[in-house]
Amino acid sequence: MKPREKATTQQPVYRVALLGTKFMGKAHSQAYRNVNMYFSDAPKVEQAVICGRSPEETEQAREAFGWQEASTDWKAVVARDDIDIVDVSTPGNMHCEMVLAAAEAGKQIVCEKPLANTLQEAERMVAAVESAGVRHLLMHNYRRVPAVALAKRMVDDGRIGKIYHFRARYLQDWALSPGLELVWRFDAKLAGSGALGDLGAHVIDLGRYLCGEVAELAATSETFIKQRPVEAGSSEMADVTVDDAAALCVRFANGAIGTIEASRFAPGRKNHNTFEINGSKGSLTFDLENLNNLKFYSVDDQPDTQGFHEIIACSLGKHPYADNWWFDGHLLGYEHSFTHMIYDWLRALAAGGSTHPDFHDGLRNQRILDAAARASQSRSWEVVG
Ligand code: SOE
Repeated sequence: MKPREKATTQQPVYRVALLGTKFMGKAHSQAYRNVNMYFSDAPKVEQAVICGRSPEETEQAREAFGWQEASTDWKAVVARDDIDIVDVSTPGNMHCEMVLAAAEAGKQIVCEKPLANTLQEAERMVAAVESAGVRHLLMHNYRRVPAVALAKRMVDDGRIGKIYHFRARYLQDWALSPGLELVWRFDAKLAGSGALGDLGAHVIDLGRYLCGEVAELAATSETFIKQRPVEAGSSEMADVTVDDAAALCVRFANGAIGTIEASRFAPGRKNHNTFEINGSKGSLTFDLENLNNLKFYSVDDQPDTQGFHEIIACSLGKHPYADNWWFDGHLLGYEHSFTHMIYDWLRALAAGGSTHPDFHDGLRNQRILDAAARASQSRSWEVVG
């Protein structure tokens, strides 16, 4: 579908409908809100409608996040002719239905990760966007942290050489308390899986982005707290139906090997999304809790000063996305990665193309999640389909 064109300037204007008002709804909103302020070459975007379930909360979100309209009827909004982009920022159990409806209505689609709760849903979603001929973006935002984008550039430029290892962990600690109620993330019907799909999916995406396709894997997972109060303070308990933690041992198609860990039970680890890559020419390490920095070790450095060097990845003219923000070293945050995703996506749309990660990446990711779930049941190596 063609975006609206302003009669005066003939610039495309993309009108967005956002489905979801919570944490991810807010993160995506700020990207739409800021992209034209900081990226002067980005096509124009309008925050048309935000959709949620509760009229009060949706209206509050509309006002706070800068949307023109609020609605509790996402189906009617998705069908509207004045909407170009549908952004699905709901829990995973709604992704498939919403994406199918948006594809049917001919919208360009943004979806929060993981793409779906099951492999079958992911396959249906890819088939739907392909047959509708619409563009699709999957919000694996960490690819667009400048230090991570720099790591990708260095890998592609051959500066790390042949990759031997990808060693990654995504750890949080918010689920530690047994008194924490059964929020949707502990319910397989709503979330699909636990730490594996929530956190592991990000690290798997980074592994694919930086090192290539995963061919086979072994995995284990555990649910440490098996029952939780149905509501805060309640003595009534219900089963946790997802994993609290998962650990994968992976073989990449290019011969590299890796380990991937995801946990919500790592005291002190708040948002510890970290990787190390070792190759024939050097190593790279990144930690989201220090997200502007990338550490680089080169085998070619002079022996007396050789060691890991810390690069502050926000220098103008040198680092991805830096020119659009502040002066050298003025540091960026978590939210900027979403803005960068939307910037690349809008530019790709206006050029008639698309950008990665897209739903095909999401489907490949889902195949790895599926193989990990199978491997942790079978306790044997599984080939990624
Ligand atoms: C919660 O664990 C969460 O918000 C994830 O769902 C996000 O994808 C991650 O980026 C931060 O943590």
